[in-house]
Amino acid sequence: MKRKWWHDKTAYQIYPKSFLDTNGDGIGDLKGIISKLDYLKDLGIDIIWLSPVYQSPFVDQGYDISDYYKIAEEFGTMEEFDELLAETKKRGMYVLMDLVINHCSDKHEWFQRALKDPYGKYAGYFHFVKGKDGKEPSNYRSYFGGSAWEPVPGTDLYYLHMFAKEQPDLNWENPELRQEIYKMINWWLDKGLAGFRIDAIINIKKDLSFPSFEPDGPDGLASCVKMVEEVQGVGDYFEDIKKNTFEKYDAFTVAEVFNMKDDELAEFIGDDGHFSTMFDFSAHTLAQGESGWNNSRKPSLKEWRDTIFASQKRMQEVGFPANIIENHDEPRGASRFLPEYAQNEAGKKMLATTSVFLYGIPFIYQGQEIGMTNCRRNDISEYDDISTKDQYREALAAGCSREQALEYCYENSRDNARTPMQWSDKKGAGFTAGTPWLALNPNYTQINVEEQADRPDSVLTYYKKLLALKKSPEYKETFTYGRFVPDYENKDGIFAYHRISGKDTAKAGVHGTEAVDGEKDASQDILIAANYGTEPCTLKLAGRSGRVLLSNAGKEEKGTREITEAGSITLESCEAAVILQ
Ligand code: TEU
Ligand code: CA
Repeated sequence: MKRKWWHDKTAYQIYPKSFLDTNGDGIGDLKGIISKLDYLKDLGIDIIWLSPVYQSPFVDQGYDISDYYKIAEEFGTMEEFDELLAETKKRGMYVLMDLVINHCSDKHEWFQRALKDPYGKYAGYFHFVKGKDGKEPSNYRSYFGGSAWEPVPGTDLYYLHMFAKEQPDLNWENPELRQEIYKMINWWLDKGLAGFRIDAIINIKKDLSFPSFEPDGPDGLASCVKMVEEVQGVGDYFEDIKKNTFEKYDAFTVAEVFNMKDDELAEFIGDDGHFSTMFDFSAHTLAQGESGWNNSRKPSLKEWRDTIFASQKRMQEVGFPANIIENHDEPRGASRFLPEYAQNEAGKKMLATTSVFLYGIPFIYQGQEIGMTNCRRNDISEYDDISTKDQYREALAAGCSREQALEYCYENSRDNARTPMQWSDKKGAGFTAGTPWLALNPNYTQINVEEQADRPDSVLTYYKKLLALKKSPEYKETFTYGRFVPDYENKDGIFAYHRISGKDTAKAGVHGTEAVDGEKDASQDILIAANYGTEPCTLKLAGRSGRVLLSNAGKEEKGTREITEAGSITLESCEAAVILQ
């Protein structure tokens, strides 16, 4: 694999609306982000991904862009954005913007012009398609529910929207549209961005015959995903984008990809792939319902671990994945992946340990570093998210009680991750002096940055230690390029793997195999082990000379967990350790 500048970095996702408000309007802003760059640097962050900050009506919280060249007024000005870039540069940090190019906002000038002239040039930027027998051209259900087709007023045409009706899909078949987008991407890269997180990109290729599919729900519709999965040739678009934009700047790109065809991984993220990397959503997909929240579930620890392991093994043969436990579309990782008894600081540190050292680049989502959690609401009106409202309706339609539907929201809503960042226990959580746009999670009085900043055994302090260890000169090579090798797979509740660098990485030091004398020196073997179970568990290590580099036990600098003289380590429930073998 070709080495890249970003391989050894740690990234952090900012959801600007909920990060920090500096003018009291209840909405996070660019000034707020600038003022926290030192906080992020201190945490160990190198790359910042900003969820969309472009001008937008915010129907889908900025993922509906009405002007790609403007900063949303709510967030600030282009001057402030430039200042943000300059300030990150000063600190040796990098900025990624969100690239939302499957669709734009219905308020975008292109779409407004298309509506005025439904057979003219700008209609060709979208999918304006004649209806069939006075009905929609096909039976697609949009991601946010209901038909993916909306009538174009005054015509027998419909326009396609895979997401909300206020997010019309762009027509990538149109070379003029593509040129407009490339020009825009290059305009931003010229400003000095390091690259982009690329939104919903798998959707850009359509089957222009728009075939209907077998209905998969009581609404008689079929998920528009079906079309995405059936259509061929999306890779040609990706290559075209790359050649005309990213490649010229050596930009870093992380793609949001669901529903990729199995054999396409190398084309996507291999050496010279379409993208630098893509998010590994395997664990998230596992927890999602087949057809919606009313059949989402909590996977068993074993299923969850095995899914991650399988994905790691596959990924490391091909490319370099981006690993997350949560983002702005997912519930909080601590609430979702930790068993009830582990939903505490020890458990959160354990989850952090097992995820940060996985093979790939970690993306930490704002608030994850202090262990923010899902947030319970009493009524659907307390939610803002368009997708949550849809899923709630669906659950009721499927016969769920109001209470049950709200429970699904508590477990799955995207708003769980979107509640404002908890900076302190003061009114407004240090997020705003005004009324927050989305109500705070009431637990900000206990879980907040201020309380954790100087506490030696806080989740925040632990994250700093983890990230510092990950990039420490002695171990960086292993944590970045070391092979991922699972271990103790038959021990109940244990989530353990090695990162092994050096020559004979296939054999060196793994539990149950003899380390080959002499070759051990050339390699480094670091075991990351965690006990997600309820009972203490003793692990016999491969060598006797292990050293604990970090553990979440106790308050001391490196933790208090020790390796016995006989070469074993006992992990209590919710304990994790990083061991140099
Ligand atoms: O998400 C794309 C995506 O596939 C979503 O359907 C995701 O599965 C959904 O959020 C789950 O409810 C991206 C963005 O991350 C998301 O915030 C946007 O709403 C969406 O694209 C449209 O731009
Ligand atoms: Ca503000």
